[in-house]
Amino acid sequence: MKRKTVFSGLQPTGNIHVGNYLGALRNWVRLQDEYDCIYCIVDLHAMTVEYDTSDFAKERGEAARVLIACGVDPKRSLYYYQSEVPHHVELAWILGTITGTGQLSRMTQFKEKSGTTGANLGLFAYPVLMAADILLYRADAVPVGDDQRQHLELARDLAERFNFRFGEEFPIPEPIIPEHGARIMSLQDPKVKMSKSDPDPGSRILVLDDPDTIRARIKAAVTDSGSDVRFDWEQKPGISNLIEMMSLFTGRPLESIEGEYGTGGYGKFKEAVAESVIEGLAPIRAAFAALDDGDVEQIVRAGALEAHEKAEVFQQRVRERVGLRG
Ligand code: AQP
Repeated sequence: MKRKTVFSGLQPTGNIHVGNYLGALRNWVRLQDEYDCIYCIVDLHAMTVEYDTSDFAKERGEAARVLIACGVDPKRSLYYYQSEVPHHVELAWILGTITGTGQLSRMTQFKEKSGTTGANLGLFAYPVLMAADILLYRADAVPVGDDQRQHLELARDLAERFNFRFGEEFPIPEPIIPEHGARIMSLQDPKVKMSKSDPDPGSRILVLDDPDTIRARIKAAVTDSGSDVRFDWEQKPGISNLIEMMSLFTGRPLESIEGEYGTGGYGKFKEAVAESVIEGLAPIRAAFAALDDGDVEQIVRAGALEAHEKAEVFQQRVRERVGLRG
């Protein structure tokens, strides 16, 4: 029986953080056993905000290496750079013709990011390109963090709209969003999500951070009033964020952590959180160090060739449906 297809992407910046890892990448790795997985470094998406052209290729390569270190296995998954397969952009254009500008202007991420970097057409159209990424390979499921829920909803709408207007072509993709870890919060402001583009490096832990940096970040993490260690997003968002991280890195239930550290004060608890994060990330740091940049480039280039072939077959059907081929 044909396995279902999973697609997901990650923007290449040097700042891949534990939110990306716990919210999305861990699921990417797990799903490789069950699905045909296609994972993409979405470099075209990363160009929608200001970036440094001289560092871009290096950062893209580093992101590719981090993902392999996290467990993306190129023997089991198709893995490549988005810009190497032009079909993403072609399909985005076609989907753009059935996308309402009203719906795009309601996208939370557009509103947030256009406030800081200024609105540009790329940022506005970002969710359409994301829909094209997913629909290009007829993905059945998309592992993402909670912040991508709204964009995925648009991809589902566009699949339905296309199927209705031009004939049944796309499956309606299902989100795969973990129950815990889907929204890891900033260490400096637990009301906003941990983010690559937050100007304050103290707001996040990177998957490649060394142990001393991790200890310092967690020690300085904003906590809540009181001193009890309790999982309660309303009253104690800072502490709940740390409990959740510790639970995900150790596999321990939330209650067991509350039980052990509940009344012992924040200091001892934070030390334990730091050690669990350090231990959880150690295999990734080791795997990253053992990888060679040249080998990684070869892997993604070979992936792009295979992805290109696959995309061409699928895209030909879209061209026929919309009347671009006889
Ligand atoms: N804080 C988070 N908690 C859980 N999951 C998260 N993701 C992002 N932030 C968190 C998930 O990570 C995957 C890759 O994200 P992306 O590269 O597409 O970037 P993003 O979603 O825009 O978020 P970032 O990484 O923080 O970047 P910026 O600063 O540009 O917003 C996605 O599946 C995402 O849901």
